[in-house]
Amino acid sequence: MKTYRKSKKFFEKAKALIPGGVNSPVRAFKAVGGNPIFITRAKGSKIYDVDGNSYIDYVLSWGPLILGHAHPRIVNALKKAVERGTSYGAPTPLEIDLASLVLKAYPSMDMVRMVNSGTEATMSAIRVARGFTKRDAVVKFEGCYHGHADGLLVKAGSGATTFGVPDSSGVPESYARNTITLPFNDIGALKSAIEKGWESIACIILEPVVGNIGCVLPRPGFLETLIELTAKYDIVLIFDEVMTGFRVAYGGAQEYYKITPDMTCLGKVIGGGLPVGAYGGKKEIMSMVSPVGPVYQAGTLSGNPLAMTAGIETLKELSGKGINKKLERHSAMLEEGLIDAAKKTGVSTKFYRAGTMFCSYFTDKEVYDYQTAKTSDTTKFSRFFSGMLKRGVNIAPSQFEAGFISLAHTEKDIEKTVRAAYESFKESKK
Ligand code: HOZ
Repeated sequence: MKTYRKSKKFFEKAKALIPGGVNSPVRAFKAVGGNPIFITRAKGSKIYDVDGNSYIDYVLSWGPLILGHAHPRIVNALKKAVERGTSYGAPTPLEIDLASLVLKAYPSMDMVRMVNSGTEATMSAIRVARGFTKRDAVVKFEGCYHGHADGLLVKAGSGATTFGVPDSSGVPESYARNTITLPFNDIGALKSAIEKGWESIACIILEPVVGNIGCVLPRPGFLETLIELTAKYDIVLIFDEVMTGFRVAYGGAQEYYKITPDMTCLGKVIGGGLPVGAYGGKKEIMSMVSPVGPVYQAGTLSGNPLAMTAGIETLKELSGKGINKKLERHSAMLEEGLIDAAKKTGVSTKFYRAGTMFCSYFTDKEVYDYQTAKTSDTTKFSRFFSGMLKRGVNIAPSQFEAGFISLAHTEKDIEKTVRAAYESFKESKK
């Protein structure tokens, strides 16, 4: 029987010092002891909390740790890098190495700029798209979450949906006015919005697989229509691959679905667990960025040597022979096990997976957009989440988040996870 006594104590202290006791809302939950678990260390597929409990981890820091926690290659490289200094505020050869690896994997990009987070990547890409097109409006899709920049917190997924604030307070109406939201996968709505308003639309931004309301896949024809319309009306198409990058495939959703966007945003995996984001695209667009062009974007710690080192080593390891096959085999095994466990317990679920991202919804309806994702029974999900945690499996505490698998997850881990899921699915009905 797990206890969470120390986590509870830390939470009480944290709440007095930090809003909600957490430094990002998605970390807050009320299951088990009524508080989030406080973590002390992690290794491979496992994380360990302050009370001495261990968990097989499918959150993986919300995606980045595709090699697993504290991978020896990353740890050793970081130890050496730290000795050479942690930040110079000046260019380094490491930035060239990571940029080369990224551009090789994403041929849609001719140039890339490193930043510190996915939020920075998307807000910068949009600024560049606006500068390039000299237009102001941005089209986004309901439930897509592109970080917490003002104009993007409109009908946003992730914590914004979980905590019931998809349109955040504090965003001036004048900012939100420039954001047009459409239902994901709705080709008709897309066509009519673009045909009506193209003259003011700078860019369309989307998560090609929506990981911030679980795992919503693009329907056949949706991405192709985006390409067609954006080309026709000179609108910049931005793929936010912060989550899907190196996860749906090494070359992201754009490689998997064979779509060439004008700009791409990356984050998570390319930092190997350190804070990194990146945005890039065609040379003519990226030439808008200062100091070459007139669009200003900057960052003291951008491209810092530690983050670059972790990113380089992660991508090198990930591109090794047989790695993708192993990830796919284990992801498929988990998929099969979770679908089977739900079926055996008679719980209606819909399961979706794109590479190493996945989600089980507690619904019998197909999930293809925000509204259909919301048909999931979140009470059942919460019981399921608590059941999994109690049994030593850590999944995201919200229905509206994706699960992630890493190279460190073994078949034994997956078998244990599926057994825990079987029991937790049963409990979810009560
Ligand atoms: N995109 C992540 C959640 N869906 C970000 C994690 C966070 O908000 O802390």
